Amino acid sequence: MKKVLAAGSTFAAAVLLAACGSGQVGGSGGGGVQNSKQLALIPGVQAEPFYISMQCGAEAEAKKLGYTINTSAPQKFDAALQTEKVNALGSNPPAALLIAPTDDTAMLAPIQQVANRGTKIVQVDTALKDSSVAVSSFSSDNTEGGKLAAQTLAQLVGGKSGSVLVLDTIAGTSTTAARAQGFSAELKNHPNLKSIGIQFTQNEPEQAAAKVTAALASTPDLVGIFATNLNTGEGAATGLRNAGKIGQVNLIGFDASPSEVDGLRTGEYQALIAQDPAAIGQQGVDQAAAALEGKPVTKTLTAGLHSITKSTMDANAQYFYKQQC
Ligand code: T6T
Repeated sequence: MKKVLAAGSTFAAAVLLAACGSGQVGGSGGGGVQNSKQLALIPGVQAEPFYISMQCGAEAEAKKLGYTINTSAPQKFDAALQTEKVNALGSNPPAALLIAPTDDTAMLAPIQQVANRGTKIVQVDTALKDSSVAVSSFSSDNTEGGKLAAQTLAQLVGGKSGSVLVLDTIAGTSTTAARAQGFSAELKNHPNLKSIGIQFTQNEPEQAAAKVTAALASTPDLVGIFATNLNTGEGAATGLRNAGKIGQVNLIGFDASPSEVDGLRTGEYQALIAQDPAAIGQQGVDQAAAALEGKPVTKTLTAGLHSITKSTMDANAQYFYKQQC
C-alpha cells in the first residue's frame, strides 16, 4: 500500500479509496495496519469482573499464539465514551480488534471506520444489530440464559403464585435485552408467576436499587426478581436489604462477580447464571488469529452458561469471575 501511495497518481488514490470502501487494508484519515501481530481489546466498561476475566483469557491466548494485545476500556458502559476509545486507535490500527459494542446501533459507524483501515473485527459478548462488519461474533446464548433464569426461579418458588420484576440495563445492549426477552418468554410457561414488566436501570446499581424499592412498595406479592447483569444484581440486592426483604423475594442474578458470589453464599441471591468470559476472550483471540492467518473462521460462536445455587456453588467455583488475572 505504501508503494501505491508513493506513486501518487490519481489512479493510485482511486484504487486506495475503493479498497477502503470495501473494508480492505488501507484507509483515508489514517494509515492501514502496520503490525500484523498487534491486537486490541475494547470491552464494555473498565474495572468490571466480567470484562477483566475476558481480558485475562484474551491476554493469555494472545501470548500463547505470539500476538500482543492492548486493552483500553471506557470508564462507563456508554457508546460515546466507547467511541472515543475506538477512534483513539487512530492512524495505527491493530491487525484485529476484539470489541464488546455498548450499543447495538450507535457503535456501527466507529467500528466500520476501523474495519475500513484493514482491521479484522471480532465481537465479544455484546453485538451490533448488523454484525456483517465482524469476521466473528462470540457471546453466551443470552436468550437461553434468560430462559434458564426463569426455570430456576420457577423451581425455587415451587407452586406459590406471585409477581416477578425484570431489571434490564440500557436500551440497545444486545445481551441483557436477549436475557430479559428469554426470561419473559419462558415465564409464560409458568402461570403461577406473573411479570410486572421489564425496567431499565442505565446499568447503575443505584437505579436498580430504587426500582426494587418501588416494586416492593407497589407489589406486595413480589416473589422474584431477575437481574440481567452484575450491576442490576448488586443494586437489586441493596434494594432488598434496605427493605429487610432478603430471602423473602427470590433474586436470580446474571454473572458471577466476587460480590454476587458472596451474596449467593450469604443468601442475598438464590441463584446466579454464570457466563464464561475467559473462554469468550480466549476464543475471540483464536478467531482473530485465524482471520489474520487465512485460516477458517467461525462467524458465530456461543459460550456455555451455568445456573448456580448455594448448594452447587462450591462445585462451580471455576466459573466465578476474577478481579485480576
Ligand atoms: O453481563 C455482562 C455482559 O455480558 C453484559 O453484556 C454487560 O454486563 C456485564 O458486563 C456484567 O456487568
